[in-house]
Amino acid sequence: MSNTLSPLEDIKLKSRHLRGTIEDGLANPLTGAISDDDTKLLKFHGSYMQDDRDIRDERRRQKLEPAYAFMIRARLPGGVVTPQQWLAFDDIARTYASRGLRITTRQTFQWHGIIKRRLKATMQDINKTMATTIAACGDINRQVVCSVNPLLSNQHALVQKWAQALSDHFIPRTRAYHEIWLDGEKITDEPEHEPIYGDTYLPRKFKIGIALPPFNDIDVFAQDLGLIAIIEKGVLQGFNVTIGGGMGATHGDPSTYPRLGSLIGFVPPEQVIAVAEAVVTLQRDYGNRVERQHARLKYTIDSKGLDWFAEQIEARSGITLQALRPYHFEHNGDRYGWHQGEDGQWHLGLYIDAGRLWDTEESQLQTGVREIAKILKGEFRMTCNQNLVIANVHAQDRNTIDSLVHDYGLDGYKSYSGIRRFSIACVALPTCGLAMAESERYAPVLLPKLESMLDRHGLLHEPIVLRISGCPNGCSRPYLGEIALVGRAIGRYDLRLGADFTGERLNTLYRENMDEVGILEALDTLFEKWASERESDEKFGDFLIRQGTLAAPSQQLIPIVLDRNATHMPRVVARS
Ligand code: SRM
Ligand code: SF4
Repeated sequence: MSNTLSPLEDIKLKSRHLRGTIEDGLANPLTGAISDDDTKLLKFHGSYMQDDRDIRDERRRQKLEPAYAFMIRARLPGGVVTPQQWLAFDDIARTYASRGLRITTRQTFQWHGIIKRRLKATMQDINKTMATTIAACGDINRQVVCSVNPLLSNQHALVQKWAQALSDHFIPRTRAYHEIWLDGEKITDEPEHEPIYGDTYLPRKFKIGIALPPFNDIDVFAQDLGLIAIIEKGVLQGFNVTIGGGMGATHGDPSTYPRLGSLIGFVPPEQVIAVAEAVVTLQRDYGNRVERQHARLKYTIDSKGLDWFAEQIEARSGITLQALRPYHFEHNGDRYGWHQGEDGQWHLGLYIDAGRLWDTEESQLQTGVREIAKILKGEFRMTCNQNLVIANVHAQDRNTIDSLVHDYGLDGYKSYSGIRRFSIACVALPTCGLAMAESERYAPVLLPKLESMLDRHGLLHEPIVLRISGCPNGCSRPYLGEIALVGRAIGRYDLRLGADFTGERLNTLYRENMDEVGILEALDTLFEKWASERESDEKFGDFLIRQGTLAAPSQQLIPIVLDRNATHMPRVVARS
């Protein structure tokens, strides 16, 4: 095997801290694109160059360059957005983008379809809202996610603070972003210094998330660094730490795989940044910079060994990881409808189809949320299931919000099936350059068919975690779906089954490369069995494992339900 560094390492090294020739590329009027090298650097600024795949072939036939346009992703730690920001983001979508606002599986916004000559103005308008897009993508720590728990508003505030602190701590120091997008002055010719990342940043993307039990709405075990908040009597005690979660895989390459994070110990709040920095810098120093498909933290840990990695974290941070604390997750979905927080304020959870808020001839969802933003005195919180919480509402304002929710058709959560309420679909076609199959556009086609089958078996309102992805990269975290469709080609998917309802067990491959007819037939048979043979309240994924349809899961967490004072409590939880 060659030891030559991945070409991207050279691009990063020579980029002068993420500048490259992006400015020249933006100024070139002869093409809607920028250079290939600059597209790699642009990701660190929160933007991807894409082209409209629906018209790619037609443009090729007409000998035109692809219809290039840019996707921009915001960095909004914990997914919290003020009404003023919402209105500005909505304006940006209407002025510059082509597909409305898109809530992502990491609780932030994406705008699609921005053409090159409007990219800078869009970035500037985003920055005017006191938000940024820096490091929303690229080989760097990205959007830090945080549970959105409407019942525990005080506790949410406690952990949200740490999501913000971690996000701030890992922001790159380069002034390139200011210079390119905000016309910031070049302050000095002295070389810049990235104290955490160094000149070549990380070998690959890095993701941090904080879960607030009993909800695992962020899928904490899919994060490179996951933190499970332990709160006792209203006081944040600290976090159980998990490392090495990740979803991405490649069809037909068993050396790539989804992996659940491994629990390595507990840290009090004041030590969490030092421990996080140790994890990030270990990955910086030991991550694979030769093969990008093996560059995520999960592979670093599996090649070096979990115990070794945990020891290195302690050595680097000077902190001894403590024994894990007990915790319990109920599910990895969202809560819908109105809930009153501990402080008496109200929170309304709304289901949004694949996170897309876009006015069409049939619905005015984007305008609906805009109208709510105009009168909201609280804030919005986006969830990692692509949904929206209207948070911190006074009791007297509930009726007005309810009327708007009803008038604009945002009240689907009241009647939707169990499977729809727990479904996620990644973006895929037409914008995603890596999509092999439809996902966001396929969900509305598939869901009614599944619902009619479930209804026939008396299961319409049973919650089932459904994840659809247009390729094995796993942006909808499909390996944590009780049912998952992973795209292989147009109209064909791998059918994976058997994750649990809490995001603590990976699913397994059930049937490969299936068309819709095959998928529906297979599921119909299994739904029938589940309806007649399930133990009371047994979830679909658990049923398939117990009853032997699926082999034992490849990776499952050992439940941490131990006596807090016991001396034998494990620090590192080993799993097969
Ligand atoms: Fe993702 C790449 C969309 C969450 C794993 N992801 C992409 C790109 C940028 C395609 C590309 O590289 O050209 C997609 C852009 C599509 C488009 O047109 O907008 C894309 N990913 C998304 C979003 C928008 C999906 C969604 O429907 O919401 C999510 C944006 C998150 C955010 O706001 O930051 C999104 N991506 C995820 C997640 C879920 C998560 O983080 O919780 C994962 C799995 C977790 C993980 O990282 O392991 C994920 N995306 C990937 C991968 C595979 C990484 C790997 O380790 O192999 C790629 C491909 C890559 O990096 O090479 C990818
Ligand atoms: Fe694109 Fe694949 Fe991610 Fe879906 S899972 S958005 S198809 S990269």
